[in-house]
Amino acid sequence: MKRARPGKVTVLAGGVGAARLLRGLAAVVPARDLTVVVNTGDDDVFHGLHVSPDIDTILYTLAGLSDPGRGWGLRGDTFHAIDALARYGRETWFRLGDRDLATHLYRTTERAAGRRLSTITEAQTRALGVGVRILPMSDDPVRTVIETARGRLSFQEYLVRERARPSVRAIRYHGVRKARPAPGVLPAIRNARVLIVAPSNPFVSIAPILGVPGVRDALRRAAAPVIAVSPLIGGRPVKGPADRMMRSLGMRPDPVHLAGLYSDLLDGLVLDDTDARFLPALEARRIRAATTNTLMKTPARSTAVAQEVLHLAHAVATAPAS
Ligand code: FO1
Repeated sequence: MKRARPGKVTVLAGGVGAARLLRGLAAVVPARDLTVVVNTGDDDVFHGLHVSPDIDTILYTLAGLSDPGRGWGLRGDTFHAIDALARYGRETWFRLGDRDLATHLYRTTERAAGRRLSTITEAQTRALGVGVRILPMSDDPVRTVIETARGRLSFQEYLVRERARPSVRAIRYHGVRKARPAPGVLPAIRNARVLIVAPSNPFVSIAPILGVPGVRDALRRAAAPVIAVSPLIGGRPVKGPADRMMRSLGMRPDPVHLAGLYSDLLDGLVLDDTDARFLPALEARRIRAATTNTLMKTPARSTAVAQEVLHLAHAVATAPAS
């Protein structure tokens, strides 16, 4: 079936879930029409190297280089260097792969030479043959910090070292109020025909992006429909602690509460078939909703979910005003 070109599509994205949706969007939207605004609140420095995990995950996935099992890092990578560091007594819970190191070495040395993260990311995107535009949300540092029952943890300490076990009391985004959107971010939101919130953790992937001054407002004012894909399937995310975070913060992990987090900007929500019982509650809140199998285990499922999102966006954009 031939589909009309949706025009420019801009996606707000975290890591693995977003990358799986983007793999599908890249199959149905010409690369020149696709822009991704990526969370950098997860960024951190390990062994002196600047790591941008969400940018890496999206870059590697769109380049066809990602490890399908883990979702992060490079397929077939080895971990000799990080294991060798352990012999010097260094902490090695954050596993930097041997080939992955090249990405972080390049980013770190370019930053030391005064280049911005957005410029570096553009060069890396081109070098890996990716045609999609990948924009960090900001060139200024923003760091997500998790206040837990066991004290204050950086995001990677909380997620990877502590395996998201400590209960979450609050989430802070250091630096976000002073951060400026990276060049191209606001125009990509204003000029989009479709705006998509990827199936990413609402608190640690999407909230930092929306927290960059000007971004949330640009989405609210955008002419394009804003469609989110729920990261929850039957109350649980495919990966990560979104459900536990929602509970810790007093919310039920369901699509209605998820939509509530975006209520000022959301027009439509794609949710999993398992959660179809929430459709009436969403429609009652004036959110157009559609269900499909959102578990994007294969490229074909990614494409199907991407098509469902574009279909819903088209339905929202062409619906008579009520
Ligand atoms: N996630 C893990 O669970 N364990 C790791 O050791 C790990 C290493 C890593 C190295 C580079 C990179 O770009 C990502 C990496 N991730 C790792 C993924 C990352 O921690 C998270 O998936 C994201 O921050 C969440 O969006």
